[in-house]
Order: sequence, then C-alpha cells, then structure tokens
Amino acid sequence: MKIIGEKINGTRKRVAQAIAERDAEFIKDLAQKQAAAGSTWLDVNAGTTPDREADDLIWLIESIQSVVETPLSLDSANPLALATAIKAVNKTPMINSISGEPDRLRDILPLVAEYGCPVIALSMDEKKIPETSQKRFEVVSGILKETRAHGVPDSNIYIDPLAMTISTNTNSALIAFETMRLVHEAYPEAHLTIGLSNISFGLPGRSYVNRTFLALAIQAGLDSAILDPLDREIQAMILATELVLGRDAYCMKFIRASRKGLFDKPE
Ligand code: THG
Repeated sequence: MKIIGEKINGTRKRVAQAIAERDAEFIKDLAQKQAAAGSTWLDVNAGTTPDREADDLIWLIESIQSVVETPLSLDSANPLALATAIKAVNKTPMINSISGEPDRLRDILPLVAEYGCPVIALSMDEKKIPETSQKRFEVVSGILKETRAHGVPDSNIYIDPLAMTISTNTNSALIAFETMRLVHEAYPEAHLTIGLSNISFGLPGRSYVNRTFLALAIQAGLDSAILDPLDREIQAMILATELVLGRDAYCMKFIRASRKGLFDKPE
C-alpha cells in the first residue's frame, strides 16, 4: 500500500497560515514527519487562488525539498500552476490530478507524457461525478483512451473512484468499491487511489468509518491512498489488512512493525 501524505494542504488552517507567513519551518516539519512515517509521495496543495497558486507551490516545493527527498504529488487542477511547479521539483512528481474534462486533459496530459509522471485520474467529467459505478467506469475508460493515445502507460495511472461522504448517500462506499472492481478487472495495470477522509465527512466517529472503508477498499483493489501518515492506528490497520489478505509473506512486515513499536500505545 503506497501512501500519499496529505498534510501539506493549504485548505488546512494551520498550513494556510504557514503559507501566508512564509513559515518554512512548519512546512519542513510536516514534510520530515510524513517522510519518516513511510510516505511514497507527499501531496502538495497550496489551496490558494489561481493568481497566487504557482508562487505558493514553488515556495512549498523548495521548503519541502530542502529537508526530504520523497517525491511530491502536485495537487492542483490548474494546468499553469502545474507546468510551473513541475520545473521546480528534483524528482519526477505525481500529478494530482486529471479528470475526463477535455480542457484539463488537453493541457495536462502533454506534461504527464513529457515528464513520465504518474498521474491521478478522477472518475468525473466536466459535468459532474456520475451517480453509478457503471457511468464512473465509462468516464475512466474515456480517460484511459486519452492517456494511451498520449503514450502514457496504464501503470502510471492512479484511478480515484471518488468516495463521496456516506452522510449524503448511503451507497457511496459501495459505488466506490464497485467502480474499483470494474476498473481493476478491465485495466489490471492501472492503480487505484482514494482521498480517504471524504468518505466520513459530516459524520461522528470519522476515524472508525475511514478505517473500515479503507480495509474494504484494499480488498476491492485499492493500492494507494491520500491520508494522514502520522495516524498510527491507520498505519497499523493497513498492515493488518494486508496480513489478513495474504499479502504479507511470512508476516514479515507486520512483525517488523510490531518490533518497531507501532502497536504500542504512545505515551
Ligand atoms: N482525491 C485526490 N486528491 C485530493 C483529494 C481526493 N486532494 C485533496 C483531498 N482530497 C485530500 N487531502 C486532504 C488533506 C487534508 C485533510 C483532508 C484531505 C484534512 N482534513 C481534516 C479532517 O478531515 O478532519 C480537517 C482539516 C484539518 O485537519 O485542519 O486534514 O479525494 N485525488
């Protein structure tokens, strides 16, 4: 399970403040902690208005890269900001994200192809997020037709089936799982990812909903997720799920995590 660390996101109050005040120490600390917790990528989302976004992303990228070597996930819907940010990274970044929107595909896919980036593709188009898994699958098929036409291998695509909160649609998680199964079957080389916290928005006991959803999603084929890597309970649960699903040979990862104290109660 690959983790995309979510914490450097300008829609979070404390991060927005750090960006506004150019408080690099705060960002560096988040980068170091998430890297040490085993993130494969660190998501970087400036969360600012389009006129500020490119500058803020560059500042964030430079702050992060001054302390860690973990590749970044550039989280923006803005092709211009992405094109600028991509020039500032030391390592091939993940692009978060494209969708079925023709304008976004036209502007972002050439960058993805040129730099050989892994890319997250949201299962939505310019109109909306489809209600049914079948329609989401059709949107995904349309996107993969385009990525293939640009020479991007399926193995660089991370499909995000978009888990909307269960508080407004009881079937939301089921739709996401079914979308994952359809995608996994038709495009076995493509990966699956998810923004974990969406599923529980507006509900009490969110961490229980998130964890349960994650375990079931892993069984449906999820192999990466955007989440808080500093959450030890989630890290333990991911290892336990992989163990239970027979994906941890000789229980090595699980036992190693235990020896490192992952299952001990923090003081
Ligand atoms: N899919 C893709 N990219 C995404 C999302 C997605 N990027 C943004 C978002 N969704 C995932 N990132 C975050 C980052 C931080 C938080 C949630 C999602 C977060 N939320 C706190 C919470 O949920 O309670 C509240 C904010 C806070 O802590 O201040 O931290 O779905 N491709």
